[in-house]
Amino acid sequence: MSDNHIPGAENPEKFTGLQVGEVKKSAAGIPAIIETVKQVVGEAGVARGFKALNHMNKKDGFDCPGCAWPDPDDDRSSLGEYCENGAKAIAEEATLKKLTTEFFAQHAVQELAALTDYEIGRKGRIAQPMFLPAGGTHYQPISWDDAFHKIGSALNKLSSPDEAIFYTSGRTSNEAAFLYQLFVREYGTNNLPDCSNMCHESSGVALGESLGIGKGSVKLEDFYETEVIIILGQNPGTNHPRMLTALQKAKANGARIIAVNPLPESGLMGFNNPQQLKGLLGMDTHLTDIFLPITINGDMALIKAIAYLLWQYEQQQPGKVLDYEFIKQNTEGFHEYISDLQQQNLEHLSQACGISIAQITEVAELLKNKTRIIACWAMGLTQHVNAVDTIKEIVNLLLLKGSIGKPGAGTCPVRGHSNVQGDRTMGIYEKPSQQFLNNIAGNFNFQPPQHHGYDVVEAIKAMHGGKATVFIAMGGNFLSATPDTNYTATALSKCSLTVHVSTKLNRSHLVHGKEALILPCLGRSDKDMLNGEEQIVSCENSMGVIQLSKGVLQPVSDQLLSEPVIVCRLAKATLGNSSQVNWDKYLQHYDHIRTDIERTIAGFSDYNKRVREPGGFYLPNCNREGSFNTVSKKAHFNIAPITTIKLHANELLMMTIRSHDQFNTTIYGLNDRYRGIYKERRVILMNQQDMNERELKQGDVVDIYNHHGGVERVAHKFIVVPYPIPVKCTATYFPEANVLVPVNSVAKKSNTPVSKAVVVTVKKASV
Ligand SMILES: Nc1nc2c(c(=O)[nH]1)N[C@H]1C(S)=C(S)[C@@H](COP(=O)(O)OP(=O)(O)OC[C@H]3O[C@@H](n4cnc5c(=O)[nH]c(N)nc54)[C@H](O)[C@@H]3O)O[C@H]1N2
Ligand SMILES: Nc1nc2c(c(=O)[nH]1)N[C@H]1C(S)=C(S)[C@@H](COP(=O)(O)OP(=O)(O)OC[C@H]3O[C@@H](n4cnc5c(=O)[nH]c(N)nc54)[C@H](O)[C@@H]3O)O[C@H]1N2
Ligand SMILES: [Mo]
Repeated sequence: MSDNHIPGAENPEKFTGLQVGEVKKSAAGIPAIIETVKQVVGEAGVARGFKALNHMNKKDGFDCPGCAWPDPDDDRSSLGEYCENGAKAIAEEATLKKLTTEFFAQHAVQELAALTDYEIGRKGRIAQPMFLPAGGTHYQPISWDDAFHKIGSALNKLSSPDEAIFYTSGRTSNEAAFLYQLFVREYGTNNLPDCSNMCHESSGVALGESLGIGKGSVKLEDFYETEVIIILGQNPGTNHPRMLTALQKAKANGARIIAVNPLPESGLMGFNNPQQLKGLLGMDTHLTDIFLPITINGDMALIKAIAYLLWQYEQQQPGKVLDYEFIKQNTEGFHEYISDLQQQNLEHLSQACGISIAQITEVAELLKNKTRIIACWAMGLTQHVNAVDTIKEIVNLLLLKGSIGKPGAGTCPVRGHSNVQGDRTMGIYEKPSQQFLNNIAGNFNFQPPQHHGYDVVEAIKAMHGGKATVFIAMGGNFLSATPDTNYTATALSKCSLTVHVSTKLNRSHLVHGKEALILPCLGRSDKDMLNGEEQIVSCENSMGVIQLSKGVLQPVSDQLLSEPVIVCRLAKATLGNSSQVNWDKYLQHYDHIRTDIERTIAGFSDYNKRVREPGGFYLPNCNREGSFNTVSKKAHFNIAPITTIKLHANELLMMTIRSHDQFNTTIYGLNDRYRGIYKERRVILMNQQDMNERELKQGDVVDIYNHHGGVERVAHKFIVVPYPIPVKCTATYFPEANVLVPVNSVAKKSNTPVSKAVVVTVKKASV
């Protein structure tokens, strides 16, 4: 695993001019509006930019390609249902800049790989299919027919379909995702890793095992009826800004908010709603009532401590604290759970999470007589070794309070990509259920492969070990999003062919297999015409609502194809006449795709009609309806020990997080406004005490090391910034720090890379 440094795999080690300001105490407000307009008009021009903004998240418009936070079912703001970061996502996509064949002729692949991700992204939309021949230095134009032919013959040459990998990022529409998995399964493999493997997989596993459905249970309205919202490991001000509007409304209705985060994230603290006069005038809504600055990975201990106190209160006020009726009717494992809980030591739990007993008591007191609680979480919980058990611990707490399956209460794993949840519903999954495979077999007259495929981590290892040699990606930026950058770069460069269906250029196009293809596709905001008729697609948001999405902008090039069309033509070129699927039918109208989804997947009856109803429709959700689809039909209390990560004297625990100016590996800008960090991404946030111990001061440059599994990983040249973060905890930005995330450090059961708890040491760099 000692992989050499692969040229171009990492961002160049150059600085861009760090400026440090104050950490903001609230999010949004006027600066957010200024940013919005600046970004969109700058990239797309006035008319095109405002056209895009006006149609985003409207009931007849397109789904924001940013996050998966739901749109209100009822009234949508006339000012627009979008946020600063959604606008940046649209600016990125609606840009008029494009990469012509001349651009690729002028710039060698190695030259482009020497740019930063930010610089690469600025170049514009990919405008035509491009091919990099074996040994070639420059991408060359290729016709669509030739591109499909090349892929088809590469796939047909493999000795087993399991030697190919078909990745999906989470922007792919339901229609494209359904066709993609159908093609991949007819071709003969379940190798369908997706970004979810690195994202909310831990939530899916935990909720599936405990509650019988791998999705959250709340609707947006529940936020308006709840008494308490607990937000753990999530930074909504940056990553789900429209959630702040829901939190604001919840507060107005009397809800209390508890935030659990190593960082005092601005969006958790306060909110200036830019869509209200008060917000425009700079008047904050104070959001968080209790902020718990937890040490990284301390969440399980914290929740156990809260539950421990609730149990004690129950002894003092029998029948007043826990919901025994709910527990009796709906759960199993309660007594075992309680006897385990009684053996916990509060002092010990408090130390393990870094939160004082006084503060834990404050939380328990607050929860004591509440019955409607919502728990929200994101990557701060899912990307840990014990992520699945931690999420189950949250479920335990909700079960004690009967806070699932009634208004104002429930689980809310806040999803990332705008259709990551929908892609899974459509069958983008390396471990499909037998029921799903049977439905495919029943409807399409071929036998899909029964054995499971590779997830993301397994796919990287398979390519590294030469077991898989063709890599195809429906969107995303596999190289930069995955762990252990140099290991993954080696894996990709061992492939005979790497193919990316993409809107924008990224690093995965530049660190490639022997041959490589870039297939340019329409984005969410682009108008999708087929046989003279405008097509719609659909997405599922974080709360299980299926909604249509219709692009409105003229595509920047007439050589772009939609993702569904690309899949159909790829399938035809690969499977030829032997295919049992009528791909030509789907190429006539997307309604035919939805008809087949309806026949195959539960919850989509009358799909074509209901998707066109304003606001779309909810998929069934057993928890929401008060039932639990586990084998026993009961919700499970889970018992798991707390595990503390032992650090040696000089070691620190590092989380890799998003700045305010990025969408995953797409870098919109170099500022992290709310955290007061400007013009630089190569920073490491450290507690002043840890800096003192290492004789470091603000502005010093360090190299960061990880030695997991006896392999040395180094991220060179990061600037030290003192920050209000617990002792022994540090933070860096993803993807610059991914070189340090060990491919073999994964969450139990979900196999998600542990991106939030990387054991590191820092050493002053020679500059
Ligand atoms: N603008 C924008 N929007 C996005 C994205 C984006 O990159 N940019 N990405 C999208 C995607 S795919 C996703 S998955 C989501 C991600 O949304 P988030 O999960 O909010 O993203 P991260 O930046 O990874 O933030 C993790 C948060 O968890 C905290 N944290 C880290 N470790 C721990 C821990 O051990 N315990 C606790 N309690 N907290 C911890 C961090 O301080 C940080 O606030 O956002 C989606 N939306
Ligand atoms: N260290 C660390 N690593 C992480 C994380 C972390 O917190 N820390 N987070 C993880 C998470 S939560 C996620 S979800 C993954 C994200 O992993 P990915 O989803 O693979 O990465 P993105 O950066 O979202 O992908 C961006 C690329 O998608 C393409 N694209 C954009 N829109 C479209 C479209 O409409 N169609 C197509 N075909 N392509 C499009 C563009 O070419 C763009 O360059 O990263 C994971 N990696
Ligand atoms: Mo994600």
